[in-house]
Amino acid sequence: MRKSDKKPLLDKLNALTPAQRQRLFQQAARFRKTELNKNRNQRPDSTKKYRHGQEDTGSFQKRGAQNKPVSLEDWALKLLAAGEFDPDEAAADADVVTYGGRVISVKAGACTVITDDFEHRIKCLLRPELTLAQRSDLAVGDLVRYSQSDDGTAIIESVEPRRTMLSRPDPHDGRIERVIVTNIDIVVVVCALLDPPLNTNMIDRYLLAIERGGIKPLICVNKIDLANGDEEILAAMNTALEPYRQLGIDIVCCSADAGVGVDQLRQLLMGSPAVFVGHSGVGKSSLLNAMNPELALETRTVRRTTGKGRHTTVNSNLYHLPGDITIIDTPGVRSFGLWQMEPEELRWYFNEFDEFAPQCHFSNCSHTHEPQCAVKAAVEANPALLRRYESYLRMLETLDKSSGK
Ligand SMILES: Nc1nc2c(ncn2[C@@H]2O[C@H](COP(=O)(O)OP(=O)(O)O)[C@@H](O)[C@H]2O)c(=O)[nH]1
Ligand SMILES: [Mg+2]
Ligand SMILES: [Zn+2]
Repeated sequence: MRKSDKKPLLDKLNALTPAQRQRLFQQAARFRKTELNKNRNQRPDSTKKYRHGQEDTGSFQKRGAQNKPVSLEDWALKLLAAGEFDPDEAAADADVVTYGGRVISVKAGACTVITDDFEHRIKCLLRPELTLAQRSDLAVGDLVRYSQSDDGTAIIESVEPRRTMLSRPDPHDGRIERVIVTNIDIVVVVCALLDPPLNTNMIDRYLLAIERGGIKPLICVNKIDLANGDEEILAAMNTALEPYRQLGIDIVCCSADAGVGVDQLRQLLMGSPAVFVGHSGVGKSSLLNAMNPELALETRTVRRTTGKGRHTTVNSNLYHLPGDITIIDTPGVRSFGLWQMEPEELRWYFNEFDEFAPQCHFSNCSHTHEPQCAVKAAVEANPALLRRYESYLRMLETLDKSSGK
C-alpha cells in the first residue's frame, strides 16, 4: 500500500474509539487467518513457510514481496479501505449500546423496565456486580441504562443517581429503610371521604415519610360524591383538612365516579412524575381511569360476605397519560408503619412547630411536659394545629414504647 493511500485510512483508524479499534483489530486478525488459509490451500508449497514462519508472531509474508511482513495494522487498513468494517456495528459488541428506561417492578436479580418512549416493557437481568453493590437495591422509578443481546436477553448496565426517593420502614425492623419508589416529584396521598372513612393519622404518617424523602405532597380526597351534598359531612371534611391547608399542601377533593376534581388533579401532575399512595379501596385505580378512560384498569369490588376488598393491584405499574403525566402505582405504599427514630427527632418533621419552637423556654423542648412551651400555647389557640399536635403525641407514644423509654 502506498503511503499516500495509507494516510486517509490511518486518519480513519485514529478517529475510532479504543473499543472500536479493538474490534477492528479482532476482525483484522480473523480476516488474516482466512486469507492465510486460502493461500495455504492455493499454494501448498508455501504452507510450510507460513506455519513455521511468522504466523505466530502476528504477521505474514506477502506473495512476491519476500520477507516483507504485513502487520495486523495493514490488515486493519485493508478492511477500512474495502469498507468492510462498520464502526457502529462494532460498537454494538465492544462498547455495548445501551438504552434508557425506567424500572417499573423489581424481583430478586431481575426487573421490568419501561422504555423511554413508554412503548415497551422489557424484562431485564441485573449484572452480578450490580446485585452485589449497595445500589442494587433497585427500586421502582429508578432510571437505568440496559443493553440487549441478539437472543433478546436484556441486562441492566447502570443506574442513574436517584433524584428523590420515598421509602418506608421495614415492617419487621423500623430501623431498616425500604426504598419503594424513586425519582418522583410528587407523592399523591389518596384517601376517601367515606368508605373507608378519612383517616388523618394515616395522612400524617405518609407526610412524615414524604418529608423525609424531600418530596412534595399532594392530598387527594376521593369519593366526595358520597357526601351527597350533606353540609355537615363536608364541613367535617374541611375541618379535618385544615391543618394541611395551613401547611400549604395542595389539596384536591374529587370524585372519580362523578368526574369531579379530575381536571384539577391532572393540572397539578403535569410534568411532575408522581406516585399514588393510600390504602386499598380509596379509589386510586378509579382515579387513574377517570384521568384516562383508555387505561380501563380493574377496580376493586367489595365482597359482600366479608366486606373486605380484593386487592386487584398486585404489581407496581407506571402510567403515562397524555399531557406529560407520569403516575406510578405501587402496592408497596398501601400502608406505612412508623419510622423507627429517636423520639427527639420526630418534632422536626412537624413543620408547623418551627414557627413557635424557638420561643419555648427550653431549647430542647419536646413540647410535651415542659413549662413555658410556645408550641403548646399556640396549639391552644389553633384547633387545626391541635389536631396535628395530637397526632404528634400519638406518634411519640409509639416511639417511646418501641425505644423502651
Ligand atoms: N362512590 C364512589 N366510589 C368510588 C369512587 N372511586 C372509586 N370508588 C369505588 O371504590 C372502590 C375501590 O376503588 P379502586 O379504584 O379499586 O381503589 P384502589 O384500591 O385504591 O385502587 C371501587 O368499588 C370503586 O368503584 C368515587 O369517586 N365515588
Ligand atoms: Mg387499585
Ligand atoms: Zn415546646
